[in-house]
Amino acid sequence: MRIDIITVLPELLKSPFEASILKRAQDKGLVSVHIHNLRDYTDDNYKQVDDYQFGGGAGMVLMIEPIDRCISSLKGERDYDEVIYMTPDGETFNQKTANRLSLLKNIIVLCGHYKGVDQRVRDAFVTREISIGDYVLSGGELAAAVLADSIIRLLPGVLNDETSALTDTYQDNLLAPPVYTRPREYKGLEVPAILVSGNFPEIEKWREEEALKRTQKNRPDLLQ
Ligand code: 6GU
Repeated sequence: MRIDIITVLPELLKSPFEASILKRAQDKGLVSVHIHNLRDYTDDNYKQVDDYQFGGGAGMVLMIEPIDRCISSLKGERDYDEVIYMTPDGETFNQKTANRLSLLKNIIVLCGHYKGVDQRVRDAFVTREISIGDYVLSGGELAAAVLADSIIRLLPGVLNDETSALTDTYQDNLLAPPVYTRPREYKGLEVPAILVSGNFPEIEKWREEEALKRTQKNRPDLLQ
């Protein structure tokens, strides 16, 4: 899979892809992530990417021309399955969407900033608009990193058995059960006896019950 991310703040996006699982996935050749600075697609001395909005009002709007140049140059190299615009007014991202996007070959992710992008960008180039939740971030960069992480970890070969996506929270609309590691007792805080019983059918039953309890407490909406 190939992910091309277009942004006015490349510095904000670099580090998540230079560590841990995302780094290893790229080193293994399972995904390539390319970050493009929108300013590199301007043609004026000021490298202007944004301007005031027509009709008045506070906040700058990303202009269509540099975005068109960047997207057109990428599309000249290969076909893209989706051009995704990260915006708080998009459809809410979830695991199902992550699963679907992980099956694609090439995607472009455009990060919004300030008041967003000129609507004509959305009308002419964007195939999908995604928000990562009902709160506002200062730009789409952190949201794009979240989106890319959730997709990349699903690609075959990225996770090993230990970190398998199969037991993730949300995989079966249930939150994950509690987990424990050594020591068995810490300052009077004990590990549940069942987990050290060696009775694996009972352990599995306990985990299901705890997952259900946690879901009822934290996310009753998942059980509706
Ligand atoms: Cl994709 N962008 C911004 N700026 N804020 C958000 C978001 C995206 N998703 C949730 N909040």
